Amino acid sequence: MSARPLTPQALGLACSRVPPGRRLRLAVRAAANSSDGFTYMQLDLPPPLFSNIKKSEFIKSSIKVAECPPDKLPEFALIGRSNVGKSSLINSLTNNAKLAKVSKEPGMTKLINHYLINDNWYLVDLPGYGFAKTASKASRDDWIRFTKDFFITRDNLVSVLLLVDSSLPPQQVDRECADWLAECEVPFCIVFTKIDNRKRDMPLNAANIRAFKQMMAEEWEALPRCFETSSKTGAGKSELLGYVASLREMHVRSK
Ligand SMILES: Nc1nc2c(ncn2[C@@H]2O[C@H](COP(=O)(O)OP(=O)(O)OP(=O)(O)O)[C@@H](O)[C@H]2O)c(=O)[nH]1
Ligand SMILES: [Mg+2]
Repeated sequence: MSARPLTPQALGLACSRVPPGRRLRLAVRAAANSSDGFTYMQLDLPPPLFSNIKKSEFIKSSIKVAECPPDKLPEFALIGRSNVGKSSLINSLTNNAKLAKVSKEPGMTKLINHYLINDNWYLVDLPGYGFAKTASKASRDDWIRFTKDFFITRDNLVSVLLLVDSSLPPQQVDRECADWLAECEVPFCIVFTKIDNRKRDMPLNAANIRAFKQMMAEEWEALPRCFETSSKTGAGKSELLGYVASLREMHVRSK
């Protein structure tokens, strides 16, 4: 079977999930081969205007989408397996170690948490998926319903940051999540976490990242933007913040 063709919509890139009437005029260049041998979708994004985070504050935790803050400001949602480092990344990006609760125990984040950044955009911490081997199908279905509701309802969702743990070999559940986002046309990029964290008797993080990209490339003609980060060392932080700032700028211009 040949790889699935990749329209911006198919890969859920930043331009895709805009309601009719507010469609972004965003040029998508042909997919480009990069030095690592993979093909990535190229977006013509405006340069980032203001990527620094000067102010960050917790706004609220919501049990369901209807309780979330009004969807007026652009928002970016972090998803990924429990323990992948979502809350840690939020703290690292904001230079605010106490903002989101971090724990060695998976399942720490149970609600939809909104953090207001620089008074004009949101980072959103969502509960992690599929950590426990014993996780029942029912709880998985619940997670899908819960998050899907969020993705479909929030008009101001600019992009999802799908976090993938680089210290582990590719996990089927992450692949399913990436495929699901792409199929549902939810804009997303992939953020590999914990690049500082080499696990004993495991392949190198770079090999895990390559294997994950390879797995995606077997399904899709081109990959979304990928970032390699560490919340411990700050690696990849400015690159990711720059990308988020460009997407925000694009979002504002589309209004
Ligand atoms: N070495 C290393 N450890 C990290 C990094 N990011 C997170 N961790 C550790 O991974 C564990 C889980 O981090 P969290 O940020 O709580 O993960 P989470 O994805 O928010 O987890 P849930 O809320 O359970 O879904 C903690 O022990 C963190 O200290 C990283 O970049 N490097
Ligand atoms: Mg968390």
